Amino acid sequence: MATAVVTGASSGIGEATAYALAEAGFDLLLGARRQDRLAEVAEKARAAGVSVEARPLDVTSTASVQEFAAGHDAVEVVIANAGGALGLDPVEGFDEEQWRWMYDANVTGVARTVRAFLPALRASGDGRIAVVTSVAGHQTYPGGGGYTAVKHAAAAVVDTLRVELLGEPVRVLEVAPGMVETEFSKVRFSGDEERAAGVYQGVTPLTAGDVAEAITWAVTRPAHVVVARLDLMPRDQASAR
Ligand code: NJP
Repeated sequence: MATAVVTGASSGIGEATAYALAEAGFDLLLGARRQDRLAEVAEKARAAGVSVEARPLDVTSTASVQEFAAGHDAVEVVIANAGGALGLDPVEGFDEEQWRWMYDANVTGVARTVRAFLPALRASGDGRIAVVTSVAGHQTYPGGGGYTAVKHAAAAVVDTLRVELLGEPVRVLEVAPGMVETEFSKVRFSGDEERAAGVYQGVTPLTAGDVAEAITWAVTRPAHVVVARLDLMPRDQASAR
């Protein structure tokens, strides 16, 4: 049975992707910081009849990522999804701590995940790594300086990886969603319910399931096909925001 790894699997896109990959027949290794939530996701995913392991993971820690990956010698699919945004301040008023965390989680976190799993992806003979970036990795908007910068950087890491791995048995995918209804905004505005609630403003966001379905489709294409980048937007969202 093929194995898929999902980082940030305790909620949102990662959680939905875990269920979709389980339904597609993958055994799973799931990681996130919130162990109670992760255990619930693992239990639900097992209903598809696959083997599911849940391990603690903090992608901002090299040691944590290495421990997470330990013992997995052949892995077919890695979904590097863990990440998020903090704040929505103009560049002039940026919060250094928030910007540091966003870079560490969304950019270095992806690189740590890639580094930890590349040997196992190669060993599988047809590895696939999908990195969840954002439409904000290709556009920007007022107040988006910190988040768009790190997602642009994450997209650059994906592009670099693709050329570095040319000719190797690992396919590299980028998944760039627009607005998705998850805990993303709650985390971003930590506790400011009003700001979090106003975030969609006339847009019907995608569901996490919409994104999960697309990711699962992309990583299950035949071996000669690379879905290089998936841009997935709500129909009424004109641009990143
Ligand atoms: O949000 P949420 P999404 N180490 O908050 C985990 C991108 N995106 O599903 O550690 C390990 O429900 C966290 O787990 P926990 C976004 O940038 C979103 O929307 O337990 N895991 C949780 O499982 C992100 O890259 C939208 O707190 C860490 C998960 O990440 C991805 O989609 C639009 C972690 C976050 O789940 C998933 O976000 C877009 C760490 N240090 C891109 N930090 C959108 N929702 O609108 C966080 O374009 N996690």
